[in-house]
Amino acid sequence: MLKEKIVKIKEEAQAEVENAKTVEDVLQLEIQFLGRKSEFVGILRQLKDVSPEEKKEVGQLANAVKVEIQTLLNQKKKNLASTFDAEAEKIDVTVPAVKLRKGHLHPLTQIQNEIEDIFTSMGFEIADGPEVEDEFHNFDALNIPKEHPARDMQDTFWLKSQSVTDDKRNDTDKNTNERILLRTHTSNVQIRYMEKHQPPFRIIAPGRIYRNEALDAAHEHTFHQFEALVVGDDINVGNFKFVAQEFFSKFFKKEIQVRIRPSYFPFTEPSFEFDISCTVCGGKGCSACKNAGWLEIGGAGMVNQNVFVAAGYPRNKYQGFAWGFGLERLAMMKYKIDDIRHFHSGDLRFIKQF
Ligand code: FA5
Repeated sequence: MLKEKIVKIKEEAQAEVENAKTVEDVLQLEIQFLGRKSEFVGILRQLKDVSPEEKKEVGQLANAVKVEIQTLLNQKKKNLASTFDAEAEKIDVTVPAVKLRKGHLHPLTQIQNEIEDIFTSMGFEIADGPEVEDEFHNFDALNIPKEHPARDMQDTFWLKSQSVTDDKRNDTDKNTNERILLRTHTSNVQIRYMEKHQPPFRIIAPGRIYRNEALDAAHEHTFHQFEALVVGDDINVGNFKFVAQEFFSKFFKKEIQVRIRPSYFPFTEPSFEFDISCTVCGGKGCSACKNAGWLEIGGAGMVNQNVFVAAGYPRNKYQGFAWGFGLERLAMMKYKIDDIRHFHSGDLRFIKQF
């Protein structure tokens, strides 16, 4: 008899819902008692085969039971969702946490950021230039003509493709060179910046550069330089020495002296190499400075008037100083790193120390 079956289903449902422990249990019971494949729905399908009187009676009972079971299920769901089992939810705060593995900036990026912070605090602007450069901005405008032996001082990676710089070539009517290259120093930014700005200004230009060199512990083919350029009406060597001393003292967090020695760069006149007092012994002489008391840093000088003219300034109107040195070499001094090739080795044991 269908009626008895329906009543039996109701009683079973009541008992099982009563025993349900979790919301998941209740959802499972809902499928079991009222789902499409449940016995209850099967009984409803059989209604079509019974007499009209019985159909009416059983139909009404079935509807009432369905509503009753659904109400029971809903009520139980609500009760379970609102009960908080303190025991199950207990957190042991003494269990060591899973350590999150966090990345960090590459040591060279850290050094670059540090340098930029020091210079911006001294009123400098940060300038940028292309790594794929034309011959004009990398050489000619810096007073290094085509057949000049000074070009051999920087072994160059020449590029075959012309297309990359075609747009840039229209930047300036001075640029009629066809050949393009990977810039060999950040001094190209001197020209790029002066073409678009008028003095007075002070800029730094950190960036990646390329040289077709034999590699060893002190030489990379891809490395970073860091240019400084200060131009105005009466900039002099004293200004350079002061800025350099300020910068290196802040960078090494101790009093640093700067000394200059005569040198030669086509784009500066006079040119000099500059050294800083040894960051380890302070000038007394130790193994880090090979007892010299000084560490070699890089090249600098007063901007050659030919460079100003190439960038579009009148001759002899302005004066300026420029310097350029290697970022890796500076990082090596600061952190006592013995081989420049560590930086781009991809060796995480090295990187993780910073
Ligand atoms: C130049 O590149 C000049 N443009 C610097 C300059 C700028 C002088 C403005 C005057 C005015 P030089 O070739 O000496 O100069 O390189 C400068 C610095 O780059 C060096 O002192 C050194 O620190 C670094 N350097 C040069 N070659 C390498 C290399 N292969 N690997 C790593 N660092 C290098």
